[in-house]
Amino acid sequence: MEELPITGYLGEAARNEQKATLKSLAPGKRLQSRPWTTQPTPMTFLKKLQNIQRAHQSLLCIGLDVDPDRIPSHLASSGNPVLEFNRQIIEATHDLVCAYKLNLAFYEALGEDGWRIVSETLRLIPPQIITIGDGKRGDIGNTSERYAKALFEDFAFDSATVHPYMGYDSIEPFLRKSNRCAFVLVLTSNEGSRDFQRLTIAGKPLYERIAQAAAKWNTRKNIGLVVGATHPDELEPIRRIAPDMPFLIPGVGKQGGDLDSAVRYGCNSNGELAIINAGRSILFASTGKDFAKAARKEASRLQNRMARIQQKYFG
Ligand code: OMP
Repeated sequence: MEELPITGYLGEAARNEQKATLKSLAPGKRLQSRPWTTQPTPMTFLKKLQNIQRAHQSLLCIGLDVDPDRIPSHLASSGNPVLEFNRQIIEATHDLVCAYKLNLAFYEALGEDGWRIVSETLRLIPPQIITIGDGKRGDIGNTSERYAKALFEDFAFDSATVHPYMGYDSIEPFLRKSNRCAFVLVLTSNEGSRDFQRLTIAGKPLYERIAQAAAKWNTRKNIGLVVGATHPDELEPIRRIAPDMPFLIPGVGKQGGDLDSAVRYGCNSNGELAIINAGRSILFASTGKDFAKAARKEASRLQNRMARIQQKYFG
């Protein structure tokens, strides 16, 4: 596995520890839990994203949206099937991805066990990989502050998804640290995105207004935009509004989004900063005992397809 270029963001001891962790991460090797830490690193979110995308040659984000009803039945005896499922998926795929996204709904729905599984899953993710807490948060300022604290400090996610409906003060608590990123929903992948997001507001579709506002708020360079791959024609104009911001692009795989446009316009002019998410198509590529192997195969297929598209448009 290629070693990350480790920049001078950590002290010597921590840097050596990180090197040792990287060495222990040969593909297929059983992962050790990483020490639980809420210590923010001074590396900016953008730098961390760039590093991992270059090191793994990957734009792929795997959505760890674990539906307990679809977990292979042989894991039932493992004590904690959801966590064991995540462990095996992460072990099988971590060298192929730039990010893992945990949609919190799947964990909240597990009751009191859910949050523990979130924190245990985060410990299994190699520290150089981007983590996204997908809760689509946003509320009045002091409530959003609590949301941001929970996701960024208690769980130490690198980033979170937020919705823009309540305006700047509902997002601002997520923007206070440049090593944490807020992904703002701009044009979502679902059918219902037509209900409001395409309404014309002062001559422009609402989703463009939101992208423009997010670009203006991006003074710490820690905002990203969420645009569904199911809107291939809109990706380019949105990329023009925000040429240097990371894009989180869900909707490939099960939702049938367009991978070519997702890479072509999801990336900046250097062919980077698109984070392309696939969940079910990878997690449940097989529901048998070979699920992790099948997930790796599907993740690798997607990563390779993206690399070919990157090569085509960005050389
Ligand atoms: P799959 O359809 O299984 O690949 O999963 C898609 C994931 O992306 C789910 O966690 C969704 O909640 C999330 N998502 C969308 O599908 N569409 C969007 O517009 C935005 C998101 C998101 O914010 O991640």
